[in-house]
Amino acid sequence: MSLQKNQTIIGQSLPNIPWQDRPAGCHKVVWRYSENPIILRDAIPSSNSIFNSAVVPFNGGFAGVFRCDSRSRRMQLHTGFSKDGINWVIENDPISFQCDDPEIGRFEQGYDPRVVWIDDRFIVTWCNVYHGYTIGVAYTSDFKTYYQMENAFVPYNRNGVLFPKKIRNKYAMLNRPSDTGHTPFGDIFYSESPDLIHWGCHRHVMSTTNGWQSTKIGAGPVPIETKAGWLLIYHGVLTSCNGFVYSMGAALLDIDEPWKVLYRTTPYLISPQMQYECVGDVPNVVFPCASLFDASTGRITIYYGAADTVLCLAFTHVDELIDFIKTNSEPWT
Ligand code: BMA
Repeated sequence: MSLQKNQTIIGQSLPNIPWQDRPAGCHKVVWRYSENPIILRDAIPSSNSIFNSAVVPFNGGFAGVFRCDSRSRRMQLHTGFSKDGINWVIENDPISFQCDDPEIGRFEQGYDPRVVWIDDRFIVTWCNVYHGYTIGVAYTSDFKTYYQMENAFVPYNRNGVLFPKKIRNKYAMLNRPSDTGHTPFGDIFYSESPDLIHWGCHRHVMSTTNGWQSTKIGAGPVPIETKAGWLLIYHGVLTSCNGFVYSMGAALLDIDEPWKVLYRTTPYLISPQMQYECVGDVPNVVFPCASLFDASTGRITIYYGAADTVLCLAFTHVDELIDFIKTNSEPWT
C-alpha cells in the first residue's frame, strides 16, 4: 500500500490514525486487525457487552460514544477516550443527557451510536427508545456534557447516520424505516433538515438485493467525502436457517444528490468468519458504526461490533476500496 500523498478523500489529515498494514499474503480489500477484539465485553464493571460504537478524533487523541449493554441488559451509551484509538478508557457511568423537555429527555434505552463533527460541534445520533425505536439526536463539544434535541422521526426508525456537512444547505441523514422488533425488512432512505429538528424531503437511496444484503440494509459509519462520491460503508443482512447474518459492504453515492447510488458492492467486504464474529450474544454479526480516515495517505480504519459482544477494527485504503466498489458492482447474475 502506498503512503504517498493522496488526494482522493476530501477532508482532514490524521497522521496518528490507528493502523496496521495489510498482512503479507492477504489479498482482501478490507483486512482485520490482528489483535481483534480491541474492547472486550467486560471492559467496564457494569457491562455485559460493548460493541457497535462510534469514535472521532478529539484533542490530539480520540473520543467516542460506546454501546454498552449493562448486566441487566439495558442498552446504554457511555463516553470513552483514547490516546491511540485502540486502547480505550470507557466511563463506567452511562451518558446522562441534558434536555430542555423532560418528555424527550427521559432516557429509556439507546444503542448503535454514530458521532460526526459538523460546523462547530459533535453531533451524536443513535437508536433511541421513545415508545418504539427512533433516531435520537444530541450534541456535545467536550464529551462531558451532552444536550439532547428532539427525536428525528416518529418510531420506527433505525441507523440514523448524518453526513458530515450540509447538502443543499440542509443537514442530511441516512435512516432506515423499521418496525417494532427484529425487523425482517429495510431499505436506506435520505432525509433533510434545516435545523436538526424538523426532517423532510425524504428520498429513497437503496433497497435490499440478494445474498448477504437480501433481508435488510442499514447505513454504517458517517459517509466519507471523496472525489468519486460519498463513500458509504453499510451493513447488509441475510436470513439463514440459523437466523440473521450481518455483513459489511460499501457504496458510492452522488456528491450533490446522495440518494443516487453510483456503485455498490455485490460481494461483501467482511462477513462473520472469525470466532469473535461468529460466537457471542448474537452470533454471526459484523456491524460497522464508525470510521477514521487520514486524507493525506488515504488510510481508512473501520470500527465494527462483532457478535453483539465486542468491538473490532478493520482497515482499508480509499483508492483500493473505491476501485473494488466500482469493479464489483455488477448486478447479481
Ligand atoms: C440490529 C441492531 C444491532 C445489532 C443487530 C444484530 O437490529 O439491534 O444493534 O447488532 O441487530 O443483533
